Amino acid sequence: MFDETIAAISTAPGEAGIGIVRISGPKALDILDALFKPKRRDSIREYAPRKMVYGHVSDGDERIDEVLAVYMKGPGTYTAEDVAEIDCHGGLVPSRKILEMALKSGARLAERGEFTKRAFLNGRLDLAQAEAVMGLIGAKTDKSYDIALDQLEGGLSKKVKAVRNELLSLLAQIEVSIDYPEEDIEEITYEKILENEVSAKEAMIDLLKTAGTGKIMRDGLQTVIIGKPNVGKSSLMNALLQEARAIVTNIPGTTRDIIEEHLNIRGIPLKIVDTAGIRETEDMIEKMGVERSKAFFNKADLVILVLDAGEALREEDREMMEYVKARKSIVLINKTDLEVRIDEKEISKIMGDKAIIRTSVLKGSGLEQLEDKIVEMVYSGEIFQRGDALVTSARQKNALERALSSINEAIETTKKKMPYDFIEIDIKNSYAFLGEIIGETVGDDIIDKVFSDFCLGK
Ligand SMILES: Nc1nc2c(ncn2[C@@H]2O[C@H](COP(=O)(O)OP(=O)(O)OP(=O)(O)O)[C@@H](O)[C@H]2O)c(=O)[nH]1
Ligand SMILES: [Mg+2]
Repeated sequence: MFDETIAAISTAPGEAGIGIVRISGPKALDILDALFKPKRRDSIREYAPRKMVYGHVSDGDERIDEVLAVYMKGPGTYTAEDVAEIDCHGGLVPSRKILEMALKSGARLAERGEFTKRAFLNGRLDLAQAEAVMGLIGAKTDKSYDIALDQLEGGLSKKVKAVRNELLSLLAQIEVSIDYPEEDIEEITYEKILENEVSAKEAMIDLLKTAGTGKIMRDGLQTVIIGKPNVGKSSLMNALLQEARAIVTNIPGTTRDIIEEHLNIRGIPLKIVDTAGIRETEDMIEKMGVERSKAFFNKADLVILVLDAGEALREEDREMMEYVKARKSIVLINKTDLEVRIDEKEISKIMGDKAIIRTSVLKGSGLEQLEDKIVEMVYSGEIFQRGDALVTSARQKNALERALSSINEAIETTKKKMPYDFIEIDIKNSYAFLGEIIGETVGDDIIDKVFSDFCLGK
């Protein structure tokens, strides 16, 4: 348990109906009592915990706001500590004034994610569950939300713990064989060890496969629209968003910078990026735009290449197709309302089995097929794998990769029939790396890093 009492505004800044100031720690009740005067009785202490009480926050004689306040006694609270919450009027001023008073009365301003960090350090949540809290807050579609909720409820943790338990019981069996070789217990064999290791390895691989999906559900499928100038990239972006977000003109080189927007295609969150048309250019600003387009191209999960049906293929198009082909991609032949001059056969030949869709963004045709294709790629596992529990953060993925690499080493050592002690070291490492996912074997630096990504007041 912590000595310090922390406080923060837990609602988003801006104008709203209600703002909430949250206080957690040993002095939560004292601080609330100092700020808050109930309407009907003298003190919040005269009410049972968890009772929402109407009254005022006052600074001496000066009334600050009309509020509802509640005191919740730990450990059955979010942080597992004593918690007080004050619901004041929304807007920047009331909550800020109340927070300042709480700080004057002995609280310290909470760091990002510190409430959840305390929940973790007090054992109410494991680290994967704590990360899921941010997933819930940041969820952009219902599906992302469901995944975060499952993780918060321990879906991922359960899977990780199951593999850890397998490793632990294997370690126990090996240990017994080392410690009591002459006893009359069934001795473990290399074959048996190997069997267990391979089973754990497979479980880890299955989990690792979900990492791509987890990332996409959390951050959105990074989708980049590329193509020569004037082919209709910005028009496509606008059509998908159903709003005139990007400027569209018939002048090549209209889009100079990256335009990024979030989009929901049947539950799949997309982070879609419209780029500056890629071409050799002398214009400084446009050149910078083209460079940035290339950078986004490199990190995209999905590339949509737009071609102009009204023009014959040029060398730049062929070059772009070669790049795009190596990626998860869809080719759009746009402007099919015009007289078609492009050689579609050549495109099919270059692109092989990649999807090629004819569109006229101007007339609104082909967009449905584009959405169908994106959904299909996502769910067929072409872009990502479905699983019931998903690895959602880079941190989790990294720990899992190291656990896998250790178990692979254990498998090698076992195959070579090395002494049991050697095998044990690798299995123990794998066990420890898996523990990092749920926060059982992590250092303070990792914990600090996880919570520094949180919002204030959470
Ligand atoms: N005929 C026809 N014109 C289209 C279609 N889609 C877009 N256009 C037109 O093509 C021109 C260029 O469209 P943009 O969306 O600005 O093209 P862009 O690829 O973003 O161009 P840059 O930003 O310059 O790289 C505009 O005049 C659009 O109205 C289409 O399907 N058919
Ligand atoms: Mg544009």
